[in-house]
Amino acid sequence: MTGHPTATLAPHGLRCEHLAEPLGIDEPAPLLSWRLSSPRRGDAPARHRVRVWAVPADAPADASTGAGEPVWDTGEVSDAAAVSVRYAGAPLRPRTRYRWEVAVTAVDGATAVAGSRFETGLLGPPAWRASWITHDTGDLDVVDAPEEGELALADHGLQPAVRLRRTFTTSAAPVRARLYVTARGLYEMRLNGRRAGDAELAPGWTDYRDRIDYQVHDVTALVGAGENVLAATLADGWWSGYAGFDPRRSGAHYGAFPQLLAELHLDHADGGHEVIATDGTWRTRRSPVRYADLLKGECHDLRRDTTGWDRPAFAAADGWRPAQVTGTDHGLLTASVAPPVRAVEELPARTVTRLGTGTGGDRHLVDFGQNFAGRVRLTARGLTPGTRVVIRHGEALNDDGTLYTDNLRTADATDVLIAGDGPEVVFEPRFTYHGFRYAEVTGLPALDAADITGVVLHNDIPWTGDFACSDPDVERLYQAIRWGQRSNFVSVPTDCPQRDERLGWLADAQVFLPTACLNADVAAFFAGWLREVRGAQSPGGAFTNVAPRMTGVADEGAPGWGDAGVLVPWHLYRAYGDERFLERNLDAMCAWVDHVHRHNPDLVWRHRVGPHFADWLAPEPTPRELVATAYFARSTDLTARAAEVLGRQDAARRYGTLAGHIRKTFAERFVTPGGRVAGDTQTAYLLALAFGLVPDDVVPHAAGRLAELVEAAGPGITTGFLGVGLAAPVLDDCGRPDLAHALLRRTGPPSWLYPLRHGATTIWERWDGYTEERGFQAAAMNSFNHYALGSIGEWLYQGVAGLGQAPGSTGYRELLIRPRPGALTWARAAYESVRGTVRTGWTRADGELRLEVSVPPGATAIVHVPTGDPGGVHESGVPVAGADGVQIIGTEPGALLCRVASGDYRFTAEDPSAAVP
Ligand code: RAM
Repeated sequence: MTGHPTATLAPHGLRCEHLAEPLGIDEPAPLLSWRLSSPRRGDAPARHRVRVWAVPADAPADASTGAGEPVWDTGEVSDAAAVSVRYAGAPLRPRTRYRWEVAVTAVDGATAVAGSRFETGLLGPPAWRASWITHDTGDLDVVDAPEEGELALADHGLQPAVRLRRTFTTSAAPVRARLYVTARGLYEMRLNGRRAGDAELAPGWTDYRDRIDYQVHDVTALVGAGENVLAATLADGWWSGYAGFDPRRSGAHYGAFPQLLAELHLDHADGGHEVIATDGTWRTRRSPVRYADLLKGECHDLRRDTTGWDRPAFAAADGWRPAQVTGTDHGLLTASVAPPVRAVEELPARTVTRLGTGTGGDRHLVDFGQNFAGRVRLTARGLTPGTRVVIRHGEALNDDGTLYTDNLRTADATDVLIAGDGPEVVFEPRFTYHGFRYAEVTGLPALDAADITGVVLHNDIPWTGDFACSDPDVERLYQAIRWGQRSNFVSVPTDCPQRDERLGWLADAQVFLPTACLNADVAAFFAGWLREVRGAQSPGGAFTNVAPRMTGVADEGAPGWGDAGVLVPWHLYRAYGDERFLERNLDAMCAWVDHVHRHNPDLVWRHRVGPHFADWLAPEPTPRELVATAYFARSTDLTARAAEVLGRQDAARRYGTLAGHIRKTFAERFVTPGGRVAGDTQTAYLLALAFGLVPDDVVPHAAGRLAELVEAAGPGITTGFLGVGLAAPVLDDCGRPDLAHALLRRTGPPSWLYPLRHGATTIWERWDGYTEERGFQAAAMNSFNHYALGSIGEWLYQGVAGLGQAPGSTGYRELLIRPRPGALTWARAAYESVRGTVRTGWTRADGELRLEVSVPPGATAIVHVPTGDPGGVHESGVPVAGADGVQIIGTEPGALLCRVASGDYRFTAEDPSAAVP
């Protein structure tokens, strides 16, 4: 229920807590936000009014009016900047649907209204009554004697997934039914034989010792009058399966066997309310899933399946036993704040190649044409009971066309189907995922491409950005960057989806974040992950290297890794304009800076550097103390700014002063009077320039030296993870967008396009993951799906297309439109910001450059119109000096600078390249 663009200023894209019509809001003061559109130039909001009503349970799902008095009415608020409010009405009640409306009045007095809704969750532990239940583990110890295809797996001591069920009777179909559910492990819930909700890998990964997320599913349509069955399958997941590179399984991190906690709430038309909760009356039995593990894979033995187990009129006798109650602890339960992982897309098989016959039968190799995270769905017919079909997954092929899996390390990534007696079986694992492009299927005499599909899994983040340009290689790079994000936003931001790692590495997330925030609305996703980052912080203030924290990974955050605890909230605040990213994190940010400062009183960060990864995977080393101290300065500066935003003046002063001292120390220690930076590497200059650590008077020298180094390398890039995202933006800011383009479009190694020319469809972990001379890098660490080096994505939007935010702006209130055409002939980008849609697009032909810009209502933009002749610039056909809504503010070499109000603009100018003789 969102408003549609009309002839006037109108709100649309309403969100609660950055989510569209969420269920299960536990935040007592949720953020209600809207976006604006208007066809009129210069349009802007003058004031808004938000009203919220509680909606009775029996109101139709799409009820468009609230009942009675609003629970909150802001009244008319004159605020031309606002696109959100924090709820501050009567306390929200649990399990209640709220409808809300925003009325926005434009500067000309016209008002437009849009409405949306949200529903609260259980609002805290006291409301829960369910018990944690599990299968009596006596018959689960390990899977039965290994059979063909599972030989390696049986050694791992994996255990079967279990089924749980209970029946209940209700006299009438409810007007509303909600399932509140979580697990220690992974759950799939079913009601009367149908799936409840569409969340995958739920409840997701948190540090279960500190917090367990629950989800809310609308199951109204699944409950009927009479007998009903609520059922679940439970598997190990992160809770009791393999996770990270820890060789231990059960109990190593969290627990030994999975448990379920669920409440089904039924609201009836007569006002009656029933609750069906997990307790000792449930019955359980081991499931046909012989094992399911995120890293090892999943095995279904359909000979053990019992149809109808999740429906009424089933006698849960044979092998079904009472569930064991393991506790009633509700203290750690919190509502999920992120959009769940879902099966978001299906990829058809591009090719199926018969590899021949080997152990286990005939082998086929399937190519989905895209590296991704997910699983396959396979349809098989006419299998004799007991036939085993084994599916292995991999990202690449050996020279002989067989599947390459060495780089998966101990992640077997192998799924097994054991046929039962049905004529046709559809096999799709439920509790595992793999990072792969290819699947090798053994055990089927023939395999038709139509019978196997790739199912893409990731958090269902709304895609907000789009980019295209005249170089197909760069477009492919952009798509590979997006696929890197898709493959690694799986419950937490992971480094990679394929090998035995898949951890929430902090630096990877921090360097990729600016790109991630343009590609998609990741506000809610990162709000969830930041709880893990904060939760993992040591009592002494050290952020970790991975979150959720994991045994086996050195705890104390390395420079650039731990600093993500500061950089991530700051960037989210800037991108989404939501101050709560700072409020919730400021204390943790201060504690981190204090921790580094306490151990490094002389302000050169050399002690307590954790496992110091330096400029990870860089072809050339940058001095470690320089890297660390640059990050120390950056974190301190951002902490000061965050305190300033929140009005914490004392902290702002304290950290501001400290940041100044660190800057000075950095300059003394690492920058020569002539502007040389220690180490003389690209990353040394990039960090020093990006973080403002080079004294003003020598910035041009340092910038010049950076350009020399880039030129001397090819032009080419020699940074690792910490320098990579800064290279193009810093070169651009230094007046060398030509070099940024040279890096972007370079095709030899190391470069972004080299992998794409060698089959990559996602970003590689290493510049040299594969080279023509040497082949694959050492298998011990060679992921073909890591997003970190994809952080150039930000500059595709900001530099190539010119779609960016001005330095002091938050929430895209002030745009900086500064396209850098380079040698391309056109580029365009669109971004659905929290304020509304921003667009840029330029083309050049016959000596003319055309630039189109859309600025959302209430925003302004500084536009750099690329031109060799500032006097000849037109907008919508009239000389720019007289154009409506456009103000000329200056020139710079190769561009005319204008300030524009909201609206759509069409500039034409003499192409700057035409001016070059
Ligand atoms: C690797 C991870 C990650 C990186 C750390 C330091 O194993 O893949 O990308 O941040 O090491």
